[in-house]
Formats: sequence, structure tokens, C-alpha cells
Amino acid sequence: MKSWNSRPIPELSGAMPSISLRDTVSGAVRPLPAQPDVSMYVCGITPYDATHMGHAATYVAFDLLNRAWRDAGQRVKYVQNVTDVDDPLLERAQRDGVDWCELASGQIELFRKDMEALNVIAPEHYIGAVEAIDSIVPQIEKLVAAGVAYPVLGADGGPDGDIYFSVKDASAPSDSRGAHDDGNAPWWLGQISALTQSQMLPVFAERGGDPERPGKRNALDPLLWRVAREGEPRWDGASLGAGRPGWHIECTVIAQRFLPSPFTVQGGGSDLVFPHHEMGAGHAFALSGVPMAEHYAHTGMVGLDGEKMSKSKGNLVLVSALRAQGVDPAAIRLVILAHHYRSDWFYSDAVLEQTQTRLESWRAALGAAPSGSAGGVIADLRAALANDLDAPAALAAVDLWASRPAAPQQVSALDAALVSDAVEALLGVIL
Ligand code: 5CA
Ligand code: ZN
Repeated sequence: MKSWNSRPIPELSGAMPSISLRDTVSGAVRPLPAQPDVSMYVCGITPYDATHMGHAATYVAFDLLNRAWRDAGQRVKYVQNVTDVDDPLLERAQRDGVDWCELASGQIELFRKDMEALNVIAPEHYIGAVEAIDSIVPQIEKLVAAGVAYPVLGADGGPDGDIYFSVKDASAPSDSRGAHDDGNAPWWLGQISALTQSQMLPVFAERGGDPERPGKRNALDPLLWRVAREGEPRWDGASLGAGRPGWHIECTVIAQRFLPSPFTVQGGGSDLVFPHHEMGAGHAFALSGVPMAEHYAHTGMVGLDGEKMSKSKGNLVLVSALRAQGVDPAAIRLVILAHHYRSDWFYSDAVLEQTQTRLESWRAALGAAPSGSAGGVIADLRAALANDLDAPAALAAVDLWASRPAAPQQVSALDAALVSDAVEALLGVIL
């Protein structure tokens, strides 16, 4: 699928120190590998009601990592999916009486424009679930052949043959479990989320799972392949029968097809830790015999009026709506960066107004950049980002620099250009 256009990244002299990032699995902030080639998969949108501030915050967070890696001289392979067929999208299309394909393609186009406006570096591979079905089917067949996936009988008068992943059969026995970050650890249910099975059940039901489905070996088994019901979109499933893929296997197969196994960082919002990334890691290990990713990173949830911003609740602030009101996309990006990527926060118009003032002060400071001031602020920006992508600390460094204008005879256009380039290259904010 076509992604979007990325603006060229200004080159800076010097380089980023070693980058550390919090790993959801261990809970520790730990160094990322310094090897020349690194890879990242960030879970993409389900294309209805895109792009709200929560989505934008998640993609801007991983864009900071992408930029930090590039500044460190590392080559980044970045893959993102689009869940362009799934129950929530089909339900929305039905509710609104629109064609689901048209709904998806319109929202994907809006998302591309939003990402471009927010100066998010495009993934190298931007892959829709639908275009990945040919790759997904043989992998599900492989899981069935390996005995970790099985068909269940039809429910609600539907056809027989929906395929589920058996969490019990795929989980390593407890005496063979190592630390996730030793590189060889097998997978077991709970490895990524650290939830107990009783904690998992309500979350599973809330986030697309079907614990009550009769015929499953375990209530927590997730769907791999849904055999088509009357009137539902369907694709050739070879031995699985016509149907469509489940959600977790979509991301697993796309990641495994375009990235090394294991790849460096699996990213997404904290709402994806369980079941999505838990189950994806299980699918990946069952298919490849190695962990899916070396590092799992999750962003906090953005909310509005005291509640998580979500398409199902409808309490959305859309990036496209702000842009249509004439809000500078650099200010939208800066609102996001004012919050640490791991914190949960609430969007408000007041925060946007304060941020517009901040952006103006930075732009004004470029006209009074003290000679020799750029080196220090660039080092501070790098140190902040290398420390678990601490964007608020990076913004504070620029604020401090902006609060100390030069006397007219000491103004340096060179330092202004260097700071402006660094703010763009590292923070993605265009001054
Ligand atoms: N298509 C799946 C991932 S494979 C999905 O979760 N789509 S989504 O449209 O619901 O979300 C897209 C991305 O934005 C995901 O990484 C999700 O974790 C993140 N996200 C969703 N809502 C919020 C929010 N309120 N705050 C921060 N991030 C969010
Ligand atoms: Zn995903």
C-alpha cells in the first residue's frame, strides 16, 4: 500500500549517545542494540475515524525513536500495517450505510495527509491486512499442522471451521521459560503482559476477544481465521476455506515477512499490550522458533474530558479537524511532545494555546540566537531523547535556549540554522 511522503531530515554534526528505551516486558529502561541495522514494527490504524490525537501521539513517539536511531547513524527498517478489514470497521460501515472499502480508503488517505503534516517519517513498508492475506493463509495452515491451532464448530448457525490459536498448546512449559530478553526465551501466555489468566479474561473480552465462544480449548484462545458468513467479505483461504484473518496473526505475518526475526522494537499504544502483542508474540514464536521482537515499547493513552480517546466512545479530537481550523501542524506535534510518551494525558484547547505561544517563542528566538549556543542545546536534545525518549526534557532545553536571546551584536545566523535543523531532525518540529 502507498505510504506517504517524508520530508528530508536535516543532517547534524556529531551523533546521538547510546539510546535506552523502556521495555514493557521487563519494566526496565534498557539500552537498545547499537548495531548498524535496526528494525521496528508499529501497529497501524483500523481505518475509521482516523486520525485522533491518541493515534498521532503514538506515531509521533515512535517517530522520535526513528529519528534518534538515524541520528546515531543506524539504518532503520520500519514497517506499519493498516487493519483494513476487521469487525469494528465492518460494523461502522454497516451502521453508517457505507461501503466498508470506501470508508477504509477515505480514512487511510486522511491518515496519510495527517502523518505528512505532522512530519512523521513514513514506514518503508506500509501493508494492509487485505494485501497480506495470501501470506497469512499458509502461516495459519502451518500453525494448524504444528498442533497449536485448531478448527471449532460453527456458532450462531455459521459455517464450521473458524480456526483458533491454542494458547495452552503454544505456551512453553514453566520449567523451560527464561528471561524474555535473553534472545532465546520461548513464549508463554503472560510473557509480554505479565497478567494472570483471570486478569486477562475481562481485557480479552473488551479488546476483540471472544471468551464465551463455545468449542474453544481455552477461553483466551484468539481467532486466527474466520470462515465467511453470509454477506461478509471473504478471501480464498486454501485448506482453511473462504474467510478472513484474525487481528493478531495479521501483524505477526506482516512483521515476519518484512523484518528480521526477532526484530528490534515492537511498538504501539498500551491498549495493545494484551491481547494483541501477547498473542502476536505467541504466533511469531510458534512460527519461527525465536521471539518476535527484542524489545516491546508502549505509549500512554491520550484522553479527552476524563476518558480515553477512542473511536468507539466518539470523544475524538481529529488531527484533520485541527488542521482544517488552521492550526499549525508543528503546534499539534509540539502538544504531543510536551507529554512523555509513556504518560497518559488529556488533550485540551488550553494546552494547544500554551503550545502555540511556545512555538512562537522558539521561532522568535531564532532571530536572536547567541553565537556559539547551538552545540549545547543540540547535546541536551540528544541526551534527553537517548534517555527513554524524554521529549519534555528536550523541549525544556529549547525553552531555556530561547529564554536567553543574544545582544544584537552577538546574534548568529549560523547558530539559529543549527538549532532549527536540530529541532527538525530530532524532534520533527519545523520552525
Ligand atoms: N489496527 C490496530 C493495531 S494492529 C489498532 O489498534 N488500530 S487503532 O486505530 O485502534 O489504533 C492505532 C494505534 O493508535 C495503535 O497503536 C493504538 O495503540 C494507538 N492508540 C489508539 N488509541 C489511542 C489513544 N487514545 N492514545 C494513544 N494511542 C492510541
Ligand atoms: Zn497490530
